[in-house]
Amino acid sequence: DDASDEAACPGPLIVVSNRQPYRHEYDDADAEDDTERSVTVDEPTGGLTAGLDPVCKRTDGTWIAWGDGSADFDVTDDRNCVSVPPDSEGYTLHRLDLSEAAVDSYYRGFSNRVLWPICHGFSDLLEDRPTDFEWYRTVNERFASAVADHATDDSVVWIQDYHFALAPRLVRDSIPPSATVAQFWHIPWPAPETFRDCPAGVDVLEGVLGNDLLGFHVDRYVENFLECVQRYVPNATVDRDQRLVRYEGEPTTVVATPMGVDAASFDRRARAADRRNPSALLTDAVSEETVVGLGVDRLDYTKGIPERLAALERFFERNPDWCGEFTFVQKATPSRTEIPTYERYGEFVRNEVERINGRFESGDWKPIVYTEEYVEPDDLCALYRQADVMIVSPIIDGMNLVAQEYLAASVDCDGALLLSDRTGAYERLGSHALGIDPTDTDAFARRIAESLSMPRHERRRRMNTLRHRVFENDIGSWMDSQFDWIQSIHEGSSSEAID
Ligand code: ADQ
Repeated sequence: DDASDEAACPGPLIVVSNRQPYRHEYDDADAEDDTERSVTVDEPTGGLTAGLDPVCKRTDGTWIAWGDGSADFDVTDDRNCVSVPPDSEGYTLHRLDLSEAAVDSYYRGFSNRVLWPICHGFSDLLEDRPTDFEWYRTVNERFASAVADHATDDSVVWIQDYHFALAPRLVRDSIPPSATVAQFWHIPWPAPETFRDCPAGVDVLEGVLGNDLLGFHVDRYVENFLECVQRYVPNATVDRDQRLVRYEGEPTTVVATPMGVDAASFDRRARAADRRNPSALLTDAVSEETVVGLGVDRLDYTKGIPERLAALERFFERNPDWCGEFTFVQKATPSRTEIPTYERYGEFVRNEVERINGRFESGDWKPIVYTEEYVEPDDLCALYRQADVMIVSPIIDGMNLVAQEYLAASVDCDGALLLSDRTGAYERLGSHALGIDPTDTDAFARRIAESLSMPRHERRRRMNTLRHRVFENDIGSWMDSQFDWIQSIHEGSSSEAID
């Protein structure tokens, strides 16, 4: 019943991602010798893994990733190249061991202090430290050579995200021409005026142009990318209509294929949740009558959490009747905490929550319940189902899966979604969601009030349409469209080869 079972990949798949799909750990901590210890494998989390697993299995594929998180696991162990998933023939997971210096520069440096802020238009947060780019190149080279070790004539290499801007060209140059190189860029691509500030920007563009296929979530990022190429890679030919770039004789097709979620699974988990006995996270904070608002985000400056808190503060100022009746639950996951900007952001958010709570709380009631605990998938679905209003307010977001997960889990069809109009998700879902400009505090606060007083039939009408879209464009259909593109490029290149 899995939609991704239908996805046709025209050859053995090689996935490249920063995060590994499975973590392995030794079971028996007391064993004297590592080789005597058995190994357990975590169930994977995340839609991408769930979606790609069956494809990797079917094509006898390989997944190449940084071996982070298996802290206790000797990454030089032979089992570092293992068969996954557990208890099946599976496919090969090839983990790369990266030194602390490499991780600090490649991951916490060029990836997250340069490319992340640049792509999201936060140039003022850019930190260009001396050796970061060289490490980024070195790590990209290591991934590319791991790909070359596994690639065959009909391989399909599918590189994930901005951690690997240089790898596509390196891979292209080291594997058979009949194999396909594709990449999906999960975050926005900025306009040329912003990209201009990117250190080593031309290397980044030339690296990415090593792909046969380059995917973004929405049209705007495709157009920004093509403009950047036109502006900064003078030797490239850009066909804006065909969305095709030719550089050094090699074509790159650029497409917008918006990513969805495993809607059926969120729906199923939400139905299994007990409405009267909701997620343990809520039981202390919220009574059965309380109207619940919800936010679920990584603690990242792109997610617009302070703007959301400001709007909630304004809302309680203007609508004192809702004090004691409405509680906003903010689930924030600490992220990239070794980067000072993130540390400061987290601190600011926590202080704001405390300040606003101090202003309005009375008796047992607090306006904002804030937690940084990890939420298990079942609990997350219970929370989604319980929430009367979901607020997703990024300053900018490539797509945003949380909004789609909320819709998929809203099985009672009675919730409302407030969604920033600067997210890829808004471009997909349109005005059936309640659009907000996260920086316009007054209008945002009015939207919150509007969502709480919206007639039930109106909420249902919107929710039905939105759920329909999320089910139509789920993770399976996203992969189908990727593989359809890959297939057509693959066929094109093999007929070129015959000519
Ligand atoms: P992210 O910036 O991480 O992803 P998002 O798309 O919202 O943002 O995905 C976050 C994921 O983490 C969701 O699946 C969510 O359920 C999960 N999550 C967050 N907090 C959690 C918690 N406390 N407990 C459990 N799960 C939690 C990047 C881009 C996005 C793009 C995705 C996919 O920034 O724009 O949508 O990749 O391409």
